[in-house]
Amino acid sequence: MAFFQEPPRLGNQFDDDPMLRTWLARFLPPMEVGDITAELRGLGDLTCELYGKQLLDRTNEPTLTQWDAWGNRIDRIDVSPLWVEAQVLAAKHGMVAAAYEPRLREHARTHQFAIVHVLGPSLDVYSCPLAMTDGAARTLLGSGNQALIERFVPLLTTRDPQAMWTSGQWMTERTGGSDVSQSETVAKQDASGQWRLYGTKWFTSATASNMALTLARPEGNPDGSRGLALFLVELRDADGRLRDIEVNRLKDKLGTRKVPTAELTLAGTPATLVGAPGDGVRAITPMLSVTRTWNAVSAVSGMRRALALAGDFARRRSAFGALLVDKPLHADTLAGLEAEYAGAFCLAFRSVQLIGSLEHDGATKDADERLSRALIPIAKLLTAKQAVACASEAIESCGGAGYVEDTGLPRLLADAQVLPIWEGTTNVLSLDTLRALGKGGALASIAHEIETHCAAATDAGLAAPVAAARAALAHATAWIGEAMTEPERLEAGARRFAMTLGRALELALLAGHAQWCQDHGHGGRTAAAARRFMANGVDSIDDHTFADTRLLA
Ligand code: MFK
Repeated sequence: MAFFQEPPRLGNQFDDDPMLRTWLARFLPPMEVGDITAELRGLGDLTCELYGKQLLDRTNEPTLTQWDAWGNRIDRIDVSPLWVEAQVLAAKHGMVAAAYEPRLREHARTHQFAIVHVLGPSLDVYSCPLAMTDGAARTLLGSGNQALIERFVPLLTTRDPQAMWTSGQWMTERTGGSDVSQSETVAKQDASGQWRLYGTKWFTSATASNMALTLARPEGNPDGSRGLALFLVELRDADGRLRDIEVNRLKDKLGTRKVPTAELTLAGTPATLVGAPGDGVRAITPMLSVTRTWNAVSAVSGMRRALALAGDFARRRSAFGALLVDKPLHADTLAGLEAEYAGAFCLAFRSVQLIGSLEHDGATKDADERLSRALIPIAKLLTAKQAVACASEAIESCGGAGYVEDTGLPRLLADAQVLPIWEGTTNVLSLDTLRALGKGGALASIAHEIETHCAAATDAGLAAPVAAARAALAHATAWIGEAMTEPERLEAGARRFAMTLGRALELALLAGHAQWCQDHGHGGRTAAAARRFMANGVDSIDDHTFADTRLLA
């Protein structure tokens, strides 16, 4: 009888994830662990069901209908069937709402992102509008604009699928997604005092959303980012028609193909000023912190999904006389990826913890603020790169099947590739890390964070990882001390510096968590991850002459 390979199957994505389970057991209030475990296990079952639907929905993509039969411009966007279901599931399971519910106080963010981690990879990047919805709620809450808070935050943070709104974030224009200071969109007040926006937004990913936060330059304001202001746009009128917005086309993207990313013309779009008529970049920074944290969690949940499928494939696929999982080299490759996942998980969920404590005015607010300002860009940039590398290796581990679209596996890599690009590229975030560290005490707070977790890891089996984390931190600290006075060297080395700090953080967090796991009867798996992570390499700091760079670039 001819041979047919069994495809990989997805198990319960809560039960199969010891990192998530032990992290929650360690950090959630003991009274809550039982209920949250039951909730997440239920979501884990749902992921198995949704995986089948994802495969069936694979070729459905959003469509744009610009004109109706009678010649009216309608610019209607229809999304895939799974996206329609995702909207309901996201609301019902509180993928945004859970962060704003008072019951768990500073742990609400951990609860929310645990839900996102388990369910997110099953919703075909519906995490994109959710991240911006969460960011918009947080930005409005920080704006002090009571009228907007009362009107919109309840809509953004409800669990009622019929009532829930999603929000976009429109920053990128043809002039750039990184240097937003050059934005060309102009805001003018009409005779009635209504602000209206004129310009083109070049990458608007949540075009099916109800509202958006966007930047525009009030007429007469100076050039540069200080002249931009933050506006809120309600996309549609009571009849569902776009309000002076034209959808020029949908983007033809490498991945995230379910996301209806569009180019828009704002042709006098009515908008509400959120805060002052300037300093919009500063006003939108709460959005950046939230969406970058979503990016980090989406990176680790994408890694989890890739490893779940690659691991299951290795347990079903035989070659050269044995299951792949029993082949030393194949197992070695997967183990290296599991270690990267474990480190990335710790850094992403540590960022989550920090935004949770900041939102609940803890006694350590100032220290948490300093730490999170520096840690979030590092977490975003490092986990995004880890996610791409992991997805690439995971599909390779499935051989040719990993390269064939209708196995669903290539999508893992195509979707991961957006993570280092949107919400700030690796280089932009490396420079942001330098800017964050330029504020008093931020490097010391990172050093304190690393040292705290290293000091907690007292087991002899963790001595080498702890030493490696400390050595990488010492090297990074010495390097920045020297490079500070040489702007060209500082900028050229910013990525290697940020990566090194990030990997030192991941390793220290991993070692600290490994100690907790050993002390609380969860075995030595996390310690093995720490040792393997160390072996994958921590410190990439090196200086190259600009002359060599010029010859090569
Ligand atoms: C599924 C769909 C897929 C679609 C494909 C995606 C393709 C890509 C689409 C995109 O383009 S996504 C958009 C990506 N772009 C970004 O995320 C923005 C990247 N750029 C930055 O992050 C820049 O660093 C930034 C725009 C913030 C710099 O702006 P400026 O104009 O140089 O402002 P400046 O002076 O640095 O910062 C203004 C204030 O904000 C400062 O405060 P102070 O005046 O008090 O010092 C900064 O410290 C503060 N600030 C900046 N970044 C901050 C921050 N505060 C907190 N957190 C931050 N991250």
